[in-house]
Amino acid sequence: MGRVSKQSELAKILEDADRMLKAQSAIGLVKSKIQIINSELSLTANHKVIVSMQDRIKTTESVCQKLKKKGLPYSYDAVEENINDVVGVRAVCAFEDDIYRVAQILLSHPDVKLLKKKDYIVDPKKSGYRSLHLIIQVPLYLSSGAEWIKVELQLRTSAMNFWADLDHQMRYKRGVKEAKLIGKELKEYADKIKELDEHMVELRKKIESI
Ligand code: 0O2
Repeated sequence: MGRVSKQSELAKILEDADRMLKAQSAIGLVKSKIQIINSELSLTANHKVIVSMQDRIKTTESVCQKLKKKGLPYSYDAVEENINDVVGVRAVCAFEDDIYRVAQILLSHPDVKLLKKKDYIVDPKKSGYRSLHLIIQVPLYLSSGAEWIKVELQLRTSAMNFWADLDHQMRYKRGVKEAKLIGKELKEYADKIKELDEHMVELRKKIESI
């Protein structure tokens, strides 16, 4: 069986209406948890902790690209076992320390299971990419019982988001010419953004202490 027919078979499973409904429900659940955390934290922090949220369900094409990159077959099992970000939520925070407050509260919820944590803030990617990634599972209570759905939550500051967004548009997954040179420049800007994020936390603390 060729790649195209395997991809279309996988599309049938991944794009099935029932599966999509579950994915959308899991997104709604995670976003509503973060919204509540935001409301509570923003009251005490005296600033808006979550600036914005986005979500997406990965397209079959993008899932297949990732499977190919990882050298895996175009099968449902391979997706289930190896692709953690089919369902994704991104929460953009005002300050770097807000990220960890939001994560800590979310992970204290008894119905949130942490499967994997990747802290690209403490340990940025070679590209300069920074964000906190949490692979979690949340339960959907269906007539047939509880079903745990995997969600990748990316937490980042506005500054990290600015960089990642432009990097995504200009370089990431694009195979640009002069990739090394462009990558080096982007890494320099990522370092500047890291400094800015740190200065902003210091400035906020200074204001809080006055
Ligand atoms: P898209 O288009 O954003 O969905 P694994 O090693 O299997 O546990 P995974 O998912 O292969 O994990 O890798 P990783 O690096 O932990 O997380 C991948 C996601 O982080 C990417 O998803 C991007 O959203 C983001 N990301 C990672 N590195 C970069 C980078 O250098 N630049 C930008 N802009 N984003 C990055 P996808 O599916 O690759 O892409």
